[in-house]
Amino acid sequence: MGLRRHSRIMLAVVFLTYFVYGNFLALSSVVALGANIICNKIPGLAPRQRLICRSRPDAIVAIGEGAKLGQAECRFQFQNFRWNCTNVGSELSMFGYERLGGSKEAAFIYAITSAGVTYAITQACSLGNLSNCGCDQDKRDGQITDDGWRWGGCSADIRYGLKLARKFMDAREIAKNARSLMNLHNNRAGRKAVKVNMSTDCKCHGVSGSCTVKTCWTTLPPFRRIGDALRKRYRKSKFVVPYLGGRSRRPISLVLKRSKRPHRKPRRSHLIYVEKSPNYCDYDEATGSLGTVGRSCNRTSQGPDGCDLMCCGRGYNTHQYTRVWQCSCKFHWCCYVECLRCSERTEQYTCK
Ligand SMILES: *[C@@H]1O[C@H](CO)[C@@H](O)[C@H](O)[C@H]1NC(C)=O
Ligand SMILES: *[C@@H]1O[C@H](CO)[C@@H](O)[C@H](O)[C@H]1NC(C)=O
Ligand SMILES: *[C@@H]1O[C@H](CO)[C@@H](O)[C@H](O)[C@H]1NC(C)=O
Ligand SMILES: CC(=O)N[C@H]1CO[C@H](CO)[C@@H](O)[C@@H]1O
Repeated sequence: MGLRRHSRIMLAVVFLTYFVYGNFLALSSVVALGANIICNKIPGLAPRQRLICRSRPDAIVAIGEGAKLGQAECRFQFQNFRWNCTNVGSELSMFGYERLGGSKEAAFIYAITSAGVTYAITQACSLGNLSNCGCDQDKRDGQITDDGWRWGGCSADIRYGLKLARKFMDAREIAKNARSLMNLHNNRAGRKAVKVNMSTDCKCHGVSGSCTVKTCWTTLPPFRRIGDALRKRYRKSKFVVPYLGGRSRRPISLVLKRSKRPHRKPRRSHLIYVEKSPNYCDYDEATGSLGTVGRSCNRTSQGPDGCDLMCCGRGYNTHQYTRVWQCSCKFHWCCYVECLRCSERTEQYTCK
């Protein structure tokens, strides 16, 4: 008994490490060891998500990968901004961004995480890593399209990715309030961004490069393209207010705040938010703002990474250091490389 208990705890620790730090593991063997234990230990899952996890332990790996993919893209897209996608408590849970309130930033991170999960599930299907899906069966080998080419190879099954990502990500949103309507909308916008950015690759067959037969398959784009697309959407995200309806006067939908026509709904592809953003200058646990004390900034930049904006007018510290690197390397016959040592005095600036 004592030994079994010990190994269970070990397993949980291993899995927590996997989700939090992303260390590589041979997951299939871990999955086989017990979905229950694993699904109970993943931090930050909602009860309905735990149920899905237990019924689909193979998919939870792809889902975790997808959440990480989305969050890494978020950090890339916002690296030069006051809010850089790091939030209070975000290291503790797969969904640590929940404390962000109803801001634009929350809208972005929900959308990009949902896109990441859609993407990773679809990719795992194509790689044959999930038991319930594979290549898109409607685009099977040999089927001739209206344009005269035929499907071939493995077309990514985006519909499966969309379906499972929706089931899993939307399972958190059970509250019938403006925030959960907002999250559901942004989750969908994220999935949609993957769907509309899918591309078709083709290969020609025929004698000496002639294209008598062309086979094509759908593929996922690089995830960066989806990140860029959602960043644009973030900049144009729409402020919405709840539209109360029914006898209970509960929010039944969200409508654009600034619109000539009343009760106008936002487009499905738009990101929406229900609360104004804080300025992210100071630490505030309530809004998930870490503040910018200690952030490095660029003294000459006029952009958001410039010290004036980044440090919110508090000023900055200057650190001088010497940067050393190898330079003017020459290859000598045979066989060694000789380099000079170059150095440069540089300065780094961090917010007070
Ligand atoms: C997915 O499948 C590939 C090829 O079959 C394998 O190399 C890879 O380790 C699998 N990844 C996961 C996360 O199971
Ligand atoms: C993001 O901001 C936080 C807090 O301001 C800081 O601790 C962290 O190092 C920043 N991350 C990057 C990648 O700059
Ligand atoms: C700082 O900003 C300037 C002007 O935008 C840019 O040319 C320079 O490369 C930046 N420096 C660093 C270290 O990012
Ligand atoms: C190339 C391409 O299809 N880009 C699209 C990616 O998704 C966004 C919507 O989120 C579209 O606006 C882009 O046109």
